[in-house]
Amino acid sequence: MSSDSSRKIQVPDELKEVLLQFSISFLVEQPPDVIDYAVDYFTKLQSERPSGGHTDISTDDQLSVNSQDADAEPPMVASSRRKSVFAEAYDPEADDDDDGATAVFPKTDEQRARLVESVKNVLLFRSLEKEQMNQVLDAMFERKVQPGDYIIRQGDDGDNFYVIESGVYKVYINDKHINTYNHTGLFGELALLYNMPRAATVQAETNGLLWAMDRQTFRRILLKSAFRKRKMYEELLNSVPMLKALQNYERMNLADALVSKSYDNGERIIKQGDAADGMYFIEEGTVSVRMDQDDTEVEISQLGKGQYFGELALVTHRPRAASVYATGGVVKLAFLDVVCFERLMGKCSGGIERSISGYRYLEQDLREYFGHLQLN
Ligand code: 1OR
Ligand code: 1OR
Repeated sequence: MSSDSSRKIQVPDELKEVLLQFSISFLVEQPPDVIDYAVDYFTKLQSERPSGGHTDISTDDQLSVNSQDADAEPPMVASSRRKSVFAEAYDPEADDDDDGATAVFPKTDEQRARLVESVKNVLLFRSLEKEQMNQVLDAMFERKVQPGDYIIRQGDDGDNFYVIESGVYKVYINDKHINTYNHTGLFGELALLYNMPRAATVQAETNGLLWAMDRQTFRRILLKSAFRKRKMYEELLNSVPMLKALQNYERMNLADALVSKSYDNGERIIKQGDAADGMYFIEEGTVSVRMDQDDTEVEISQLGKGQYFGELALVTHRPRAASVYATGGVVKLAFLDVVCFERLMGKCSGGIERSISGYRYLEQDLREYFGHLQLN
């Protein structure tokens, strides 16, 4: 009837926004069941809603809804004693594996220069004080290897930890090739860090040069700081859906690379238009993402614990797309610099691309769609 068709019901903006964000999440994630997904999505949204009643949704937000059923992690190693290094109950603080002596291997200037160059990118050494770093350099000794040499055999007790100066090294678990080092990196840290048998076999493919450090020195200087740091970031990194593509072992390397940063309420963390130096994972608190629009800043998203931001500019190599502020108290973040991002995040590019297409296309298309939405 003509009188009915002229009566238009306006859809409230808040409803449009909620449906828009839910739809973005649904389309990005593509879960098998829309109802199950909606229940999870809105339950999580409700539980995370700040007391002021602001709706806290973002493209990334939905990605964490299904984090429990994301791909199961492949077992860390074949040994049943070490299902997951992160889950290990071992406590180095209670372990007294220290005989008091630190080895010193004298080096020529040329040797020391090569060693300094080799350890430059060793993430495990990042949190060392200058004095500790000098002890590390003193304690390392050179080892030449030839093609076919076994440096480490799976199941053995751990003796040394190695930093690679040159050479190609293949890693095997139960005779299956699982990793290759090409002239850079380190290995042999796991058995020393967790007081466990060697998780894998490492064999030289070419001639090579290694810098080794004995177990005692490793444990005295590096153990507690490295162990604490990995433990500290364990929960955070396990809760970030984008990092599900990484194996436990790779997530631990990521933990080594992170640097903690705190911001006070209202402080700006990222400024729209700036060049990017890294990305952030949220350990505690919430942040507000805001975009410049007609001389004012408009909030486009709020992000909370376990979510991340600042990845976009690193991937697109463009300036920051938005500004990000600390909200609702002190915010604790874990910062990953651009160099480590490029080294460690290759495998996560699927997750990053999904969030980028989420930002770019879904938002645009759906805004148009929901913008026109009216019930007749
Ligand atoms: P380690 O002391 O146990 C073997 O001795 C070394 O191989 C180990 O320390 C690591 O430094 C190195 N999983 C376990 N150990 C690995 C891995 C690895 N890659 C290198 N090592 N994975 C490969 C991840 C790309 C996980 C396989 C499931
Ligand atoms: P960045 O390095 O560009 C700002 O620095 C960060 O804000 C950005 O990375 C993202 O991590 C984060 N559009 C662009 N950036 C966003 C958005 C977003 N949300 C969070 N960030 N949109 C919101 C999508 C729900 C699109 C708005 C049109």
